[in-house]
Amino acid sequence: MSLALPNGIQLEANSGLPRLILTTQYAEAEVYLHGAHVARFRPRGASHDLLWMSRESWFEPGKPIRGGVPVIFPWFGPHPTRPDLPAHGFARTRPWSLVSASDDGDRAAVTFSLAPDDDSRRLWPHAFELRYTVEVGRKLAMTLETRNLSHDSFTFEQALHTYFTVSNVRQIEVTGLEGREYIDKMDGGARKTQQGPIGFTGETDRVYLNTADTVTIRDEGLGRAIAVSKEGSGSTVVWNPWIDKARRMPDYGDEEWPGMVCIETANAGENAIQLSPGMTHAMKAVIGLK
Ligand code: TA6
Repeated sequence: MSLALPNGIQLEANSGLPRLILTTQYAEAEVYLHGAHVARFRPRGASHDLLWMSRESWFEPGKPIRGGVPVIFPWFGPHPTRPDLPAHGFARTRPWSLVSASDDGDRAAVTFSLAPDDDSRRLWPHAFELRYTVEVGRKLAMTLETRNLSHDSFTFEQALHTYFTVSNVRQIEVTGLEGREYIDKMDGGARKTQQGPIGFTGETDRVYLNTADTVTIRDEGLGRAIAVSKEGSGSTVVWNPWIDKARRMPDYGDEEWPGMVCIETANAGENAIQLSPGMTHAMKAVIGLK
């Protein structure tokens, strides 16, 4: 890597996948070049990292990291017509390029880019560029820009698939989505309306639609509340695998499911984005302690 890094940003390339450590007076974070994957975010003084990481996660080229913030593009979930293709697209398993790095003591920021390659073109034949900026300060801000570099419109789905650390998923509440419509993937994709705060009593996999709402994870067990706010996102996905699905995932410990919840900032399903030639779309997620 030829880019000169400021003091608050260190490159660790000695073992495994190269990663950047961002340190400010307010928080520390870790970002892998693989998938431009934010793996950790810990405000100074916080008892636990805000982001969850499986002890069984892979950290290998070509494989997704299980935890932190996977960058999902250009489709969400299984490919709509090709079950043989990787779930959640290809952005999270590609090496991204570091474009810039800055640090003013209060805020450290890195920007990555991803362009098509021969493999991705076989999966998704459109000319695009992704630019992804991660800002570490009192909060963690992640902005994903998608540029259409082709002569035709294209439609894509995307998500910042964020895994959060919680004390016990059975004892937390997620608020902010009351009254919103969602697709219940645990009930054959039935369309429902959220009644009151979200509690967890089993495998939960919901795509909330047409919502720009800030979501809060209320975790009395850890004595904290985490706010997830967003811009440029119409969907919020809420997921916990519970017992059986946890057992089916090779990169996820059988007993880990109580300690995490995913609140994902997305544009999925009917909220997919149609982008005209030459245009850019930005989606931003901001997470922090309330
Ligand atoms: O965001 C929820 C979800 O779509 C679930 O259905 C589950 O598959 C999860 O993503 C994890 O997907 P992955 O491909 O990372 O195992």
